[in-house]
Amino acid sequence: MPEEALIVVDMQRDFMPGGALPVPDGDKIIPRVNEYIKKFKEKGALIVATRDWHPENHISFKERGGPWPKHCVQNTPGAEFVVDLPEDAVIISKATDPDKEAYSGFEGTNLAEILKEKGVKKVYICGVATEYCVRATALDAVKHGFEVYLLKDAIKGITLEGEEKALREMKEKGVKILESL
Ligand code: VGL
Ligand code: ZN
Repeated sequence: MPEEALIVVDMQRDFMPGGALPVPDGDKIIPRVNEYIKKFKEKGALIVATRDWHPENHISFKERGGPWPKHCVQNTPGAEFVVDLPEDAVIISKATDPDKEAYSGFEGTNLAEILKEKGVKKVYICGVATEYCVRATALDAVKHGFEVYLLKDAIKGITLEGEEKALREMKEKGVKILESL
């Protein structure tokens, strides 16, 4: 049973430069995330990848009054992963309900059950965007009783201020920030 899981958050084409909702320099962390995937896989950890997986008419899109341009629509190139995942990675699709936003990989999914069933105690989190889906996923992981580590050299925020604020909040709420691993 793997004690540990790596959760790779939303490393998808639309969140990279040139995509529909780009995180500035989001592509710069791709090599680092790939290294972590390899390293965690080698030590027998569970690899989880969350993906934003919106229906065409999702409530978070501007045309429905939401804050975001259309992004990560199910089965489109923009929703594809940009990192190398092993075949046995657990893929968690989130925000699939047209009328509900869900930033956290735990919200409206069976991620907590899967992790508990597999005996996971510690989760390590990387990916984008720090102040949205990474933040929400890390805080929910704490609420579910996991020991939570953030891999700081493998995350990227939309703004620097947003990222700093999110890091402070995560730290306050029990997330351990690792500069590198
Ligand atoms: C995200 C904005 C909208 C994220 C997803 O993955 O952080 N941000 N949808
Ligand atoms: Zn989204």
